[in-house]
Amino acid sequence: MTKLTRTALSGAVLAGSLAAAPALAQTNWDMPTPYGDGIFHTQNIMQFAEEVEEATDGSLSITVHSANSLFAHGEIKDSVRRGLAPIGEILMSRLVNEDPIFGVDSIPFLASDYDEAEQLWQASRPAIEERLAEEGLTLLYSVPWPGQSLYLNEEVTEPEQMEGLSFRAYNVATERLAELLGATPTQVEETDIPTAFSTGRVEAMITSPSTGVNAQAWDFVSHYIDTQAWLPKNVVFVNTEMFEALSEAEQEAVRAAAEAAEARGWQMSMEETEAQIAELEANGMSVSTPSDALAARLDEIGETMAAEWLEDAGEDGQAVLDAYHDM
Ligand code: PCA
Repeated sequence: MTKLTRTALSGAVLAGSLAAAPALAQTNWDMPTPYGDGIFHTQNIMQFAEEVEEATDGSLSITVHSANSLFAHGEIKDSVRRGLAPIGEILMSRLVNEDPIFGVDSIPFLASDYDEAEQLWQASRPAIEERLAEEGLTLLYSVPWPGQSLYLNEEVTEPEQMEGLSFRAYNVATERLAELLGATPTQVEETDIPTAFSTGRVEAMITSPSTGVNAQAWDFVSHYIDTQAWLPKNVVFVNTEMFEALSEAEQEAVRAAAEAAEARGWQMSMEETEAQIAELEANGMSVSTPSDALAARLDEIGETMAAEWLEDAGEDGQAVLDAYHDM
C-alpha cells in the first residue's frame, strides 16, 4: 500500500466513523420581523441572533427575515403560534383586538418618558406574559420605540388645523387618536410609509423620530411637533413547544441573549430619541414643541382614550394601572 492510499483510507474510515456517531443537533430558526434593517429594533435582533449562535457554538442559529419578508406583520403572531416560524417580533399593541391589555402602552400620556415606560412595563409584564402563554407563546423580551410625535406638512398651532387630514395609523390607538382629532385614519405598515405619502394616501402621521428618519420624512412633510405622547413597544416571543424542544443549555442561551437584548434595546431607544430628532432637523424639517392649544387638546384626547381603554380592559386593566401607579 502506498503512503497516499493509506492516508486516503484512514481519512475514509475517520469520515465513516464520524457519520456513524450520533449527529450533533443543529437547529435553524427563521425569525420574521416587521421592520427594516435601518431600524434599531432590527439591529438589536440581529445582535441577539449572533449572541445565541455564539453561546450555543452554532447548535442554534437564527435567520432574521426583516421588513415583512417572510410573513406580513399581521400574520407573524399566528405563524409563531402555529409553529410555522419558531420565533418572531411584532408591535405589541397590534394584538389589542385579542385583549385590551396589549394596548396598555399606547394610551397617550399614560407613560410618556423612559422611566414611566419602564414602570408600566414592569407593572404589565406578568399579565402580558400570561396572556401570551395561553396561546402557547413565551415572551422573551420587549423594547420601546422613542416617544410618538406629529409629522405634518404645515405649521399647526390650532388643533382644528388637523381636521379632515388623511392621517396614517399603525394600530387601533393611532386610528382612534386620528378620529378624535377629526382626521381620517388610514392603516399603513411602517415599511410602506414613503409610498403612502408620495401617492397622497396620507398626509400626516404620529410616530417616533426613528421611523421618521428611516422613512426620510423630510421628503414629504415639513414639520415635526415633539409631543412624545407614548412609547409603544415591540415584543419578541417564541413558540413554547419549540422552545422547550431545545436543550437546557440552548434555552438558557436564548434567555440570556434575550435579557441582554432587552437592556441594550432600551438603551438604544433612549439614545435614538435626541439623535434622530437632530437628524430630522438637519434634513430641513422644522422641529417644535406643541402650542398650548394643541397640548391641551392632546391631553384631553389622552384622558378620553384612557377612559375608553379602562372600560374595555375592566378589572384586569385596573389592576395593571394600580400596580403602575404604586411603583
Ligand atoms: N414606529 C412604528 C411603530 C411605532 C413607531 O415609532 C410605526 O410607525 O409603525
